[in-house]
Amino acid sequence: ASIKKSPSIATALNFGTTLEGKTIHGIRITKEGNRKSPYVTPGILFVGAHHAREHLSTEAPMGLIKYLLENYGTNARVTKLIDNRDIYIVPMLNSDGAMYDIKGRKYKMWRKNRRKNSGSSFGVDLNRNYSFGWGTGGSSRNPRSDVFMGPAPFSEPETMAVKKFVEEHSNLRMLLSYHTFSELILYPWGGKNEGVGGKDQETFVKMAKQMATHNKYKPMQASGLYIATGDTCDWAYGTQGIFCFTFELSPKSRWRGGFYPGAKVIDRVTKVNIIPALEMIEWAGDPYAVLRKRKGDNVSNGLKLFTY
Ligand code: 0X9
Ligand code: ZN
Repeated sequence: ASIKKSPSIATALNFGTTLEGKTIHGIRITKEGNRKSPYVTPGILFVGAHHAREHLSTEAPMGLIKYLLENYGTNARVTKLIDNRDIYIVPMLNSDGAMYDIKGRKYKMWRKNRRKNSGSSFGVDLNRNYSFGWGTGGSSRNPRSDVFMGPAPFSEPETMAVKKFVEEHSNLRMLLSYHTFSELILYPWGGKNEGVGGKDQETFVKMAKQMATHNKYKPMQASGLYIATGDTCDWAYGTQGIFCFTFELSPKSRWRGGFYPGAKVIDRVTKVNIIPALEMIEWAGDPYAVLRKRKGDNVSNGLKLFTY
């Protein structure tokens, strides 16, 4: 199938510039009438490839873009969402690292960006570089480390781009940061073992469980995987109140390919994560609404669910 030219619902988004000077590309998908500022239409941000070698974390948001654009005007649920939500998708935040990882047609197991550090090493771990709880556990001050936090919070243009964008778009209520691998749905806190507590905790847990019914991933608090500070979601939720999830996409283990399972898995990984993404887009309208709804009872009730 081919994507119809959809200038009326899709616009190119310049999300920022990487350290090496590449444009960080994004796409904004919403009905034309929603495209004015101040931003009032409930919004959501999807980001892939904080980590260079996690190439599937770019494929999943690319597949989501394709799905949304192909189904606008024919699928009732998708049409309604695009008409009533402000959707931003940035498939490859760390293009410097991702391109380095495949340079010379050889995978290099690269994780970080390509910052030239003091000493002779390269790279800051972008998922340790956010400000919330920065440098208080599960990250390293050693520039050679794969989890190097950077010299200061938001020292990197890529994380700064996320910060700036999120702060300028007060309509954002949800965020999904795609990573690989392990098949997990993670929610805050990631920097400490305590839960976020209260109504927000219930909301995170209910959303995670519901999404898990579609992709069969394991829902859990991020710190349950391991404690790590300076990640995207602790910052997005901790400073902006955004309901932020980290998906660890397929495969489940290193024995099934780890970071490099091969192109054959792209279709399936994309497909099982479409409905979770649509749910998140819906929830951006009112995240707490999920608490008032019973299982299987959502905005799309009465509408025929699509087939991918
Ligand atoms: O360590 C990370 O940044 C993420 N895992 S990955 O293998 N893709 O690198 C997990 C981040 C989850 N957040 C916390 N545990 N804080
Ligand atoms: Zn990652």
